[in-house]
Amino acid sequence: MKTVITFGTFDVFHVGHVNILQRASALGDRLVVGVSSDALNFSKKGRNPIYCEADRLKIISVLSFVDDVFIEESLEKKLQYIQEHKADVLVMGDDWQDKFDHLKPHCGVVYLPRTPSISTTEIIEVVRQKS
Ligand code: C2G
Repeated sequence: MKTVITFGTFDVFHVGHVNILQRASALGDRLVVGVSSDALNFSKKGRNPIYCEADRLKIISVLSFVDDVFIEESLEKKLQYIQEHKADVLVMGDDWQDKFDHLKPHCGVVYLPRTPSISTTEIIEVVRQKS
């Protein structure tokens, strides 16, 4: 049983999120997703997500290719989460390229290419301009 773990905010859920989760799930038998808490998102991006962590967690949890979800409280706890969930492989989008290479002694680390031309930030901007 090969467990894959990945992390993200997944705010204003879009096809780029679907693509990375689907590709991550194809790399193993079981996919576990850490959904960044509202507080973690605020500390990284200086704003609250549009959807609160409970709703973002719920959206990810109902996807057919996701087996387990939890709230990620801190970027520094990656190793703890990997061990708790017995993950064999960590998958991240390539906007995080090289950032988690220090975890390679503990699990496989794979960076997948981002889906071009779509992001939560751009969606928020377009909606803002239209309103
Ligand atoms: N992603 C993607 N293509 C896009 C947009 C996002 O492949 N067009 C991927 C990102 O690379 C990331 C995942 O989708 O792996 C989630 O993206 P975000 O919600 O932006 O997550 P982020 O804020 O990068 O949080 O511990 C790490 C962080 O919690 C990741």
